[in-house]
Amino acid sequence: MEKKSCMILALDVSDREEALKIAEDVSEFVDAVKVGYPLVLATGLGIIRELSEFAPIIADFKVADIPNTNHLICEQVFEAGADAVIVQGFTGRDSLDACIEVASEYGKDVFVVSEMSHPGGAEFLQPVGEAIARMAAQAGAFGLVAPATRPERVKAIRKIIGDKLTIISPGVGAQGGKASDVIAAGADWVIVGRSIYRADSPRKAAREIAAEIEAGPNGEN
Ligand code: FNU
Repeated sequence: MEKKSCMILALDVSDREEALKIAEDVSEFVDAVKVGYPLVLATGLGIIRELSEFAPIIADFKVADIPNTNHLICEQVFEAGADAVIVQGFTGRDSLDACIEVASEYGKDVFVVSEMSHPGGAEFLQPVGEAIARMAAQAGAFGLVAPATRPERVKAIRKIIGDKLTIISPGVGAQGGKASDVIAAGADWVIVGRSIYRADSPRKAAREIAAEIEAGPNGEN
């Protein structure tokens, strides 16, 4: 995944035509498109290959099962044309290893959720987030998912993993995070959904967030 705009679109719409149109309209301003259950359950797994015409695709299935089932899920995800998959880390090293093994067979990437961005993410996951980050680094994951709603946590996690892993960070806009703050805290990419796909002009919204990232937290870059 090439880093240009430092932004990933979370395409959580449920209509195929709308999804394709938004992806095409904003492709200039995003480095990847993240698809998850809302879009895939509504339109089918084939949407991944259709969208891959516009950008690399990250499949956000938060894979969280025993190693064998994780293996089977990841095979389907990469056969469908995804460039990366998001998996949970709390299931443990063996489950994560299964995902990374399949990803490396396909030459694709795994992102591990270390801590979730919503308020409930601080309840159970946050206390183990740093241990998950360390495990992901040891296992050879490509990156982590860390919360844009808590830039101080992104900073702490970046300190633990150094430059070994990338960080993608959801929670910008609708959940309250500010893109440039999270990039300054150490994230490589922010993930933005509703602030783009619910805007009157998704293209304009994406352009504005990309410009804000480029300008930096104090508009000084
Ligand atoms: P938006 N997402 C998230 N927090 O928000 N994958 C996490 O901790 C996480 C995620 C996803 O709020 C969420 O499912 F691990 O509309 C959604 O697709 O900007 C996107 O990131 C955020 O969407």
